[in-house]
Amino acid sequence: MNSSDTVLVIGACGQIGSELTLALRQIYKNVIATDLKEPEGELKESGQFERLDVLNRNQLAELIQKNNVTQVYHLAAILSATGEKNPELAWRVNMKGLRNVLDVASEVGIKKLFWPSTIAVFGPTTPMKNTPQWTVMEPNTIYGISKQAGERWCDYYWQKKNLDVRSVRYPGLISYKTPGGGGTTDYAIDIYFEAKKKGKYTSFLAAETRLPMMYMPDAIRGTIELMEAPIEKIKVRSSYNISSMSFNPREVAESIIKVIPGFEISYVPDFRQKIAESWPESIDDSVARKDWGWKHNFDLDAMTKDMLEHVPSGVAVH
Ligand code: NAD
Ligand code: AKB
Repeated sequence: MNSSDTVLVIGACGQIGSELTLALRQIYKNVIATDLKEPEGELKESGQFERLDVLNRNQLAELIQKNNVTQVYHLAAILSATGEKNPELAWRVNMKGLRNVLDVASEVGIKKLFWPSTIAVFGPTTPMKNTPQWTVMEPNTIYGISKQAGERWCDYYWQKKNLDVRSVRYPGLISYKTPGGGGTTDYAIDIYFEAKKKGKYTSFLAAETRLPMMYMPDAIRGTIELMEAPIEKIKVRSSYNISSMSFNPREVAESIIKVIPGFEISYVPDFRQKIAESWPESIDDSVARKDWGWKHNFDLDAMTKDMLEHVPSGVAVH
């Protein structure tokens, strides 16, 4: 780690970016947050913000050069549920945005790039349980297709241009600070807000739909650890499987009932059910554990306790 590095975060106002940027500001003096939308609260107060559309290659190159940026975290994307409603936008932002970042990063010679992939790169023909690092990948959402292609582009830039790109396939991420960004796993965020507000929740996924999930503090710590790991430890340049827990809506409700005994759940599955059914139930992350020491801290009950302590009572669900 070199704390004098200048770090650029693209998509800094989203669910991950608004926490990751603050964590990076604890380590690095210069962390520039960028997004299409304006930051709020601590994110706004704590450092430099620039409005950036990642589809604008010239603006991106200028920003990186003017500020002598040495590391980039490129988070801007259109997630699975929003992507199915607007496939053109999802393809443009996820693919062209990544290509712009890869091109500019390699031309300017930045030191390291982080770009997240997702469990959505897997599809209905992938082994659903304990999905291996290397396996069949036939995603059937535009989000998954764009992320799978993105993984290949990242590996290509490492192979051909020696660009130090690092990536993990995040599972569904759960946090209390920023709402979900239009994903299929967002029910597992909303349920905690509704539990505190109303004591009940209607899930848009069916009771037994099991998906890999992770609490945000594990995801943030793991991301920074991946980026701080010595280069020789990073052997996978597409994206690493990482995992911490898997659960279905019934099980998360049972976990909430241990803290809020009267909590009630009902189920009205919508179009997101099909997306969820195409994804793995659980992930084998042994390669990440072996290569760079990935490990998780939170299981379902530990996350539930922490979420319910922090989600304010009476706050509307996002
Ligand atoms: P999010 O939707 O909450 O945030 C994305 C941010 O990108 C938003 O603030 C949005 O304004 C910004 N953005 C969109 N288009 C842009 C553009 N053209 N230029 C600049 N900024 C733009 O998403 P998130 O949950 O924070 O996800 C961040 C990344 O992590 C994404 O690449 C996503 O695919 C990946 N990921 C997230 C999860 C999860 O559960 N949150 C899981 C797997 C992977
Ligand atoms: C989504 O549901 O789209 C995201 C993801 C798993 O990539 N949370």
